[in-house]
Amino acid sequence: MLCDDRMRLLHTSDWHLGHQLHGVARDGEHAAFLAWLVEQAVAEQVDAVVITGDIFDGSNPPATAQAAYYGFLAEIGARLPGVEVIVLGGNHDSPARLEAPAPLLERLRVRVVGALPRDDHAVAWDRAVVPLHRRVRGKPGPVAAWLLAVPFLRVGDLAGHVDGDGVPDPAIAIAALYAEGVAAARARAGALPLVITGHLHVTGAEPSILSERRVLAGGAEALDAGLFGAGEVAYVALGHLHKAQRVGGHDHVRYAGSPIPLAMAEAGYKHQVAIVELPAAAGDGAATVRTLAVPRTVELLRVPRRGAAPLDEVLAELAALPPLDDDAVLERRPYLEVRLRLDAPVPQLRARIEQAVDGKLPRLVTISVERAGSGAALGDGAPGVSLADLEPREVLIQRWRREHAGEPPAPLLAAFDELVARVQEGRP
Ligand SMILES: [Mn+2]
Repeated sequence: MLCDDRMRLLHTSDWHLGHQLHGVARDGEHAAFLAWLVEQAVAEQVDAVVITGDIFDGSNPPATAQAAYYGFLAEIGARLPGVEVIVLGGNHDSPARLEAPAPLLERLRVRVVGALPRDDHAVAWDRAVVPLHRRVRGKPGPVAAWLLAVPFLRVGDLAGHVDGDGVPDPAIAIAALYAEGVAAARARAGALPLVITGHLHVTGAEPSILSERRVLAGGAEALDAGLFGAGEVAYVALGHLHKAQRVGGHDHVRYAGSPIPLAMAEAGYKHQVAIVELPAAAGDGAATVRTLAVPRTVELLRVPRRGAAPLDEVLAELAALPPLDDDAVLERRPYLEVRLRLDAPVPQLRARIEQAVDGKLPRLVTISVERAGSGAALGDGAPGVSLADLEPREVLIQRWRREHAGEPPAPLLAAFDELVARVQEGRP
């Protein structure tokens, strides 16, 4: 089996280890996913695993999340000797924290690129362009491809690229950085196939509004896939969007998506990882991609499924839910979102819902309320959205629109993004 010479990558992304769904820890789901992932990597005899950012849900991940991550790296190295793992920083990750164990992880053939590498102020592209090796009889073999490792780009990476008003323009800056990086990678790769990576939002891809932080500073939110020289590279491995998808109709430009749903709104996503077979040489066209569906260990139930409804209808549907039986394991019980549309305040709303789901198999994790009429709260900007589901930037924008005509100015948004990034990364 697998006697051909094509290099095989496993592309996965947006694990968000340490995530909580409305206060409920996801450790069991992540453990099941990582165990499954090791089995797939072994069954597919992959040469390398590429993780395109948002390894952790927060910049200061809990010990359980770190244990899951290091446990996975140790396990895959033991089960698949000679495998390489490439880890990229996402906007949720702390670059410094991700890179702290890099010297140790290098010994396990794990390459971590948390932030764009720099020497003084210049980008050190030689350290962002990394060789990928074939595994030969359980040992690292010859270099068979090259990978341009681009993590999430932060405000500091974009300095020096300004528009006519002297305002940093993220779209121009990111395009310029990728042009430099792709050129450096192409020069290094020569006749070997090239893999480009990124953690950002590319046009032609479909975002989910609830659980992905706006990715670019300064107002730009999406870039064109032409950025990566898509017609000339073997594969573009992308992270950030939680819904797995191809970009711009290209099978080889792809978001792997998150392995578990990170919001109730992601209940319908087909969570997956990609198995990517690279061509033997740069001129041999694009990679061949297959996807493997990630088994879901905990179901998500939204009641009603069709969308928010009045209380009486919702209570009737809740009464029809399956009962809790003695064999039910807490960690496996489905998550339940109750979706209400209310015209007026209902006394003891929460108590009535809780009573309706008492003794039912699903566990209530959130009640979302759509209100008709004016006087909507900030969180009601989108149907069924509560304040806790919104990213800080979205709250700023909605608050601004309430009191000012038009959109917040780009410099204000850029300053706000920088402030939020500092808080999230624990920087002064
Ligand atoms: Mn992200």
